[in-house]
Amino acid sequence: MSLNRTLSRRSLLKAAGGLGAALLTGCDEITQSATPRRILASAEKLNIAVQRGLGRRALAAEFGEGDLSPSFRANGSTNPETQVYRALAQQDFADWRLDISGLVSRPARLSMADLRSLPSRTQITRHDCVEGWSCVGKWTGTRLSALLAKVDLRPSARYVVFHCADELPGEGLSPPVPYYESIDLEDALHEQTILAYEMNGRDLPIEHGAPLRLRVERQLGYKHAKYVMSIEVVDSLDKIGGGNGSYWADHGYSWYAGI
Ligand SMILES: Nc1nc2c(c(=O)[nH]1)N[C@H]1C(S)=C(S)[C@@H](COP(=O)(O)O)O[C@H]1N2
Ligand SMILES: [Mo]
Repeated sequence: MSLNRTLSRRSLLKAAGGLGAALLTGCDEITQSATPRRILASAEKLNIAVQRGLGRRALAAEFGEGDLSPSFRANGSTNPETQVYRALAQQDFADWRLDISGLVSRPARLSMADLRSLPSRTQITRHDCVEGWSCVGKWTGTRLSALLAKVDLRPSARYVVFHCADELPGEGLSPPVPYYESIDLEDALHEQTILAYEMNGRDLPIEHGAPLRLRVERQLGYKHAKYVMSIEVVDSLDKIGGGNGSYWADHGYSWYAGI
């Protein structure tokens, strides 16, 4: 545990300096320097090993209102252009529904009102992007554990897959593909894992994933799927995208991105 603390991403980032841009963006920024990335890469491997051994159920640090970043950087897709998403956004997502399928006994199609009626959680946490910046935000959303209890996981369930509305370049010359992510049940049932519909006390803005995005606080930013349209419960990631379980894992990043 103390090893994990000592080598925390934040202390490495701080030690590495490069906080100048933080004043501009309201977020910690380290992208000006090439050195920290190498340090991060090796620290990440160590962190994953340490975390896997020492209980992934531990809570991520939570902060106070005074720690909120004055502005929270948006990254990756910030305004999906697919027709389906544009039409939904035009109606303020009134017609949006979340489909839950796969290894569940009660597949469901839920409205935002349905999701808001399930047990929720609010948390102020730090978002760490693999590119080397962090922002603190306040998130409110449905506990994923409550949602999974509602649809009733089958015994063979092992991973929860999130299918998103935005499309990003596919591999090589292939056409764009919808963003996708997945987590295992340990993270899915973690107390701080929520499907957020509010950010900093307001409806989730489009740039941050409206109407619904995942918060999986013990992992890096790319795991936090924005624009979630459907959830699929599976026993293997083999048939998801290129077989590595996530858009970025299929593009060379690690599937497990613990911090
Ligand atoms: N659907 C979708 N989810 C996504 C992304 C994306 O491009 N599409 N980018 C990821 C990355 S790399 C990060 S750092 C965070 C950024 O979330 P933010 O825009 O709220 O800062 O979203 C993650 N989730
Ligand atoms: Mo990211």
